[in-house]
Amino acid sequence: MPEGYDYLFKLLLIGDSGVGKSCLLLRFAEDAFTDSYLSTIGVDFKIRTIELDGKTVKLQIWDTAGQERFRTIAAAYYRGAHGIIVVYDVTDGESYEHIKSWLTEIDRYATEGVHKLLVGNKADLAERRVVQHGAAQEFAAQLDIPLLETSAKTAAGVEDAFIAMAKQIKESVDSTPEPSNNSKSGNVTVGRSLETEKDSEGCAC
Ligand SMILES: Nc1nc2c(ncn2[C@@H]2O[C@H](COP(=O)(O)OP(=O)(O)OP(=O)(O)O)[C@@H](O)[C@H]2O)c(=O)[nH]1
Ligand SMILES: [Mg+2]
Repeated sequence: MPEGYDYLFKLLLIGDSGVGKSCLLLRFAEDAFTDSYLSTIGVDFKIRTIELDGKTVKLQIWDTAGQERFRTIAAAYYRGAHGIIVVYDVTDGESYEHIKSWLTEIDRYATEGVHKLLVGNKADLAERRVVQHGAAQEFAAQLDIPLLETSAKTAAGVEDAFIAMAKQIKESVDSTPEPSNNSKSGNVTVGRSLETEKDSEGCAC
């Protein structure tokens, strides 16, 4: 039985290779950054527990590999996610253009109604920026998906992005009437799309 938290949310990071997904997770979970690029193989995850409205929220964050050859592995992780963060690099126009195809992957593999967030990373590289914030905001508004810019390097916006995602999920869980099955166990609420209530140790999925 999971203990020590009120909610357990499973988040997923997707997006092109090199946009900074692993660095965003490293910054959020361990407040660290590395300039060296170690492309993710398959999937990886980290945990961080936060407080929201006086409740303890445990975030289990899955970091997928952007490389094409790992797509099928990553796709298997979409289904149990409560929230999916699509990351692009503001200095890489292609990674921005690919958002649409990442959203198609979500439609194909994720649970219906999964919460989404767009994140434009590497905002610190002002002189190399090719995706303007205003244009991206307009695009996001058309899609009705929130968008935030971040820098895993300076930490700007990183906390805000993950917390915005967690808030979105919590509000939706709180406003949905509880089903009669045991999606609540003890005083721990697990979002409804998780099939089982596995804790980090049990999640060798
Ligand atoms: N300047 C700057 N560099 C960043 C930032 N985030 C990541 N990087 C760099 O970008 C490179 C790729 O970062 P990763 O986090 O490994 O990228 P990824 O999206 O996980 O890539 P895959 O695992 O291949 O899908 C690394 O060299 C990082 O140091 C950022 O916010 N600013
Ligand atoms: Mg990575």
